[in-house]
Amino acid sequence: MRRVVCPGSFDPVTNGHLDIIGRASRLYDEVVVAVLINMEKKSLFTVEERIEMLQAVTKEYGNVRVDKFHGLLVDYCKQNEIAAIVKGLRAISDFDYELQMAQLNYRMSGVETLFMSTNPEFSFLSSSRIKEITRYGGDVSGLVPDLVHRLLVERLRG
Ligand code: COD
Repeated sequence: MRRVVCPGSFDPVTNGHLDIIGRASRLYDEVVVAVLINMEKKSLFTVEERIEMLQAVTKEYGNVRVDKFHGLLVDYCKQNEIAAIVKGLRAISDFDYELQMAQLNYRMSGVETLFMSTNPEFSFLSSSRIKEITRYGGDVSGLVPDLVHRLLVERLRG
């Protein structure tokens, strides 16, 4: 079985994330979307809430499973027989950071990282910008799934 992982914080999942997950699901037998448990980073949604959102918006793909992990991603890959990490590359600014991480991950474990070019429609998207725009009353519909849009407005504007 060709199993890959799409890792991230997904706080919350955006249409940019979803585009990469959907495209990976057409290339591989199984895609595991793995949410990082990071106690040091303040998040808007709990890990469980993020998992629920991801499960709801990836249901239609059929071969996508959502999980959580802590510690090193490569250890999670080894424990779950995952051969490769799939990442979206938005711009050159992502490249330096992602290349270093991919090389370190390969050096530590032999796990490959595969980069997909981001759909230009979503290349300017990040979870932090989405939260900022929503917090100040801007409209992010069309940039995140409808369910996420509703939950964002509820959480940030009461
Ligand atoms: N379009 C397409 N893809 C996108 C977009 C977009 N608009 N936005 C994000 N992405 C993709 C990118 O590939 C990104 O890497 C991924 O989605 C997740 O994005 P985020 O912002 O939700 O998640 P991050 O960047 O906070 O996640 C970082 C990881 C959890 C992947 C990383 O920190 C990690 O692997 N941590 C575990 C510890 C570890 O192993 N460290 C490595 C040491 S070398």
